[in-house]
Amino acid sequence: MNKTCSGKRLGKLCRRPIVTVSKTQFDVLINTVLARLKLVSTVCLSMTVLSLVSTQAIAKSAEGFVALYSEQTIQIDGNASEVIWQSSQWYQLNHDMLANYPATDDFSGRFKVAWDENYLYLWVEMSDDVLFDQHANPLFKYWDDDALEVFIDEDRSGGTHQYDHNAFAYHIALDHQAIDIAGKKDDGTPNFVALNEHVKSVWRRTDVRANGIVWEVALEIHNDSFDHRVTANRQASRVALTAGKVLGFMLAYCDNDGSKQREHFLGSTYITPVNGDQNLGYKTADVFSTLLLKK
Ligand SMILES: [Ca+2]
Ligand SMILES: [Ca+2]
Ligand SMILES: [Ca+2]
Ligand SMILES: [Ca+2]
Repeated sequence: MNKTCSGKRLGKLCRRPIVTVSKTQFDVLINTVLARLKLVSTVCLSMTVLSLVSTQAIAKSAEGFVALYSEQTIQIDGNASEVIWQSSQWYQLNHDMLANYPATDDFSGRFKVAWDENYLYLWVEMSDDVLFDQHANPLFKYWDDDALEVFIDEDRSGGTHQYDHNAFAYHIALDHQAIDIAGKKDDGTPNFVALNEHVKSVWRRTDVRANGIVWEVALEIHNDSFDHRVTANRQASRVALTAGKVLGFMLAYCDNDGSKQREHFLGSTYITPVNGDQNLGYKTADVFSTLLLKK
């Protein structure tokens, strides 16, 4: 095709006339090009950052819980009268760890979580048709009585905790005693201990749902240096809570309505079975969810 050549033709080639510009014109031209490149790179970078933030937000909401800060002192009285309980979101207790999913009015539950510098707080609303405490001894087979079980890994280290305080599994009984395992006795059997001073708890029956019960809890957070045998300063291992802190956390309910062993065990967190076993939370903090303290 014979294109028009405005310059000098060299065979098939067309050499366009050389345009000369002043230094000022050259600087304006370069600055314009650089400004456009900067705009394009800024837009690309912004899109990449937005994409990353959005991916992280989705990942966080899928794997973890969020506790909102309470400016107001929370009274542990079984009443959700505090402002924070109105603004916090519900989470479900719907993951079955014993492969025996109950009817809704036999057991079902949901909860909210909040915090201040001194405590982690729980507001739990459940259905349980029969409240059952078969063993008067608080340290004997407490997991086969009705109990609210709070799992806490203060530094989110993960790892085993069955016989130490790398993490805690507080079984809060109907009489409000909070039991966990603290090492082994000389004969090798688990040393069950009451850590009642870590927990304030009040529950009461309610008609807001079938067989309703609401439970309000304040929990001291202790790190892995806690030793139940030390009596001098029981608060030495206590951790003041701060915004942005992330803990390992799960919540569950042991439901028994009159059987020898507990009938249902539903929790906040899906646990991948190991040899068919999903009841792993009392042994390892690796299966806990995360809990972000947000202000
Ligand atoms: Ca209250
Ligand atoms: Ca029940
Ligand atoms: Ca830990
Ligand atoms: Ca029960």
